[in-house]
Amino acid sequence: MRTQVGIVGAGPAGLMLAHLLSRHGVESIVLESRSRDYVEGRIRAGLIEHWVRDLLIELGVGERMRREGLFHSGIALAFGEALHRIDFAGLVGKGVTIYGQQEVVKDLIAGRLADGGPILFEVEDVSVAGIDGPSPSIRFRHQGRAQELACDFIGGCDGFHGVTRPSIPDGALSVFERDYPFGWVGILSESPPPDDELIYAYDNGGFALYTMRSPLLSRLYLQCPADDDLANWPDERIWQELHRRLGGTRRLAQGRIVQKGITPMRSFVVEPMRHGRLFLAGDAAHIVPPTGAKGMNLAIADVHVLSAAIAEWYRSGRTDALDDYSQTCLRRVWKAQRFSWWMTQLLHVFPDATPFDRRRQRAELDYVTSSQAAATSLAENYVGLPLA
Ligand code: RFL
Ligand code: PHB
Repeated sequence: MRTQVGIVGAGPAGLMLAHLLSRHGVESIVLESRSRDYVEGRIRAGLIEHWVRDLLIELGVGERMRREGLFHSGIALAFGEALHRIDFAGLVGKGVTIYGQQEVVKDLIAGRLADGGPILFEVEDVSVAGIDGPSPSIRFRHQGRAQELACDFIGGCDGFHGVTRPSIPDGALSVFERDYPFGWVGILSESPPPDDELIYAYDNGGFALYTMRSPLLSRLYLQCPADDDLANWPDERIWQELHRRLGGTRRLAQGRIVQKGITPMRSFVVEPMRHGRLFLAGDAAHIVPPTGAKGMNLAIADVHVLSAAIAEWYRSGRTDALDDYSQTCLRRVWKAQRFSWWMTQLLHVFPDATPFDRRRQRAELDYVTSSQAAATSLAENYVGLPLA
């Protein structure tokens, strides 16, 4: 088998890369280890930055998002028994869209298959070869047969636990990481959210986030200790904590819990995001804590840069954009890391926090919700920084 770009992973990064390349007239094949049902059902992110919304519409895969997505022009921070709204529209003239990542994935898969673009699901034993030279390839098994896909470039879009990053020789990558002493318990509940917009709540018992997937489906998260066990979180305890952390600022309706899970918190970056003809994008190259809602958006920003650089190579043979790929992406990645860390430290209760730390945190919450300059900085980052 042969194609121009071999893409490992059919998450937001891999699927979007295939669409963007196709717009430039570049062929690709997407290889995914899971089934189509699995990737379309995996519940993850829910928040789309302003420019990503525009891009999905421009690519012709934004129709359902336009109908079913919820456009929000602000968020609220809850602390001290009150809600404090950050008005994105008023501060930066933009907003965000709530639309589940798995819905984006469904739309990207449907659009790709309708265009006749190949996606091979349930591939096994994926490995990459020849990435140091001009003719890399991807080896895998599909429907019991060993295959090799020859290509000019490989998109490593296989997420944090994928195989492409570990295939880069030891010593070629620098790793920057930070763990947090907490995670999130997340549920999906068949009940209306407490407000039309997202509420980020800071409470003595810990952080909570009240988001949604539709006006009748709530997505709710609670700070929990790192490495906590879901067995410690029976439904009753989850609801009790969610009510308490909302602090009476809004009424919280309860519904049937249809999904429950624990998400660890991590900040992680590898540099560079490239080795030879292998280009890492999305979670394969970096992880952010979910407090800033940046993960999926960053994945899409990476492949936006990568697709343009590859297209330029086919058009003119020039390698400068490919050579700059890592540096161009990392400038945005580190700003997203900074913002995600900042939102995380602002809103979570650290187990080792001193009374000084807690007073400082309260002062920062007060500052960010009462100073136009501080609120504008939050808004500018939250809706998504402009593309390079
Ligand atoms: P993905 O989505 O993990 O996709 C990688 C794909 O590669 C496949 N794969 C392989 N395929 C072939 N061969 C192999 N050897 C393979 N190994 C793996 C996998 O099956 C998968 O299909 O990575 P990608 O595309 O980089 O996308 C990244 C995003 O998924 C991630 O950053 C976000 O979900 C993070 N995130 C959020 N991001 C946002 O932008 N906004 C949010 O509101 C937001 N909230 C969240 C989040 C992540 C969460 N969790 C569960 C980690 C909330 C949560 C709770
Ligand atoms: C979500 O809707 O799942 C979501 C929204 C905002 C975040 C994290 C997750 O910061």
